[in-house]
Amino acid sequence: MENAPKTQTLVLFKPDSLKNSLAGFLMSSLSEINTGLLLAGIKSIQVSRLMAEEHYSEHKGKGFFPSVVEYLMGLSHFADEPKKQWVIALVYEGVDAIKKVRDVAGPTNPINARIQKPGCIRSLGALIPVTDSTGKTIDNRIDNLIHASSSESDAEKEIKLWFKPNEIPTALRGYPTVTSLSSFYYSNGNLLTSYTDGAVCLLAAGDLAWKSDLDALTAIASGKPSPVSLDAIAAKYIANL
Ligand code: FUP
Repeated sequence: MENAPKTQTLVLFKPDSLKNSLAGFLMSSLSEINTGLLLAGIKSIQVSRLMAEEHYSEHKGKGFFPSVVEYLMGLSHFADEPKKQWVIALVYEGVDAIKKVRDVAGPTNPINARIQKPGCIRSLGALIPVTDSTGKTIDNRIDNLIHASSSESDAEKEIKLWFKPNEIPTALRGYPTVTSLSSFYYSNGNLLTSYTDGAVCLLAAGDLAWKSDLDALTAIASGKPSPVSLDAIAAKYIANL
């Protein structure tokens, strides 16, 4: 087991878990003594619409999408409390990390979770009806307290969406990094290579970046196709501004 390959996974403590003072319970449930997993990174983050839409991009177009975006942004649980509109993002590492965290979380839908795995984290969740402008229920939003990556490729995409490399201790970084030799700025959804009024610096020359992010920024800056969108890279750099 010592030499078994270690994987990483992204976890989010979503606003309903924070509203119910469950962050400590979630941390304990995922602690090394319970799961054998190492905590590789942790941060609090105010979730922008850009970040929420990127995180749930695979659900774009579904009836629950706008509602789940507002949920992750903290707007559903803390509508009038901007100071509480944030989530806790974590990275866990270990053998079978993805499966272990999803086991502790339980089934996506809290109703199924209560039947199939009573006592799991998501069994404490709720189903919230999503209505259209006439008040008719068109879908359900699932408030299930915790996000946990579902595959190795999703985990890589999600860890790189939520974390800059230097927010994870050096020995725990799971993906290649590189020092940027150029500077990149973000302004109104566009990438710039020199500063203009109001632009936000994504990376300055000398900054550490995920190699895949730097490759993508370099491609986008020279008009070439990139497998990663600019928004997916920018979101973590324009958070908590
Ligand atoms: P999971 O991988 O377990 O997080 O599940 P999914 O990728 O299927 O769903 C991601 C999130 O979308 C869920 F956490 C909640 C939300 N969702 C809804 O709000 N309503 C639905 O009908 C399905 C998913």
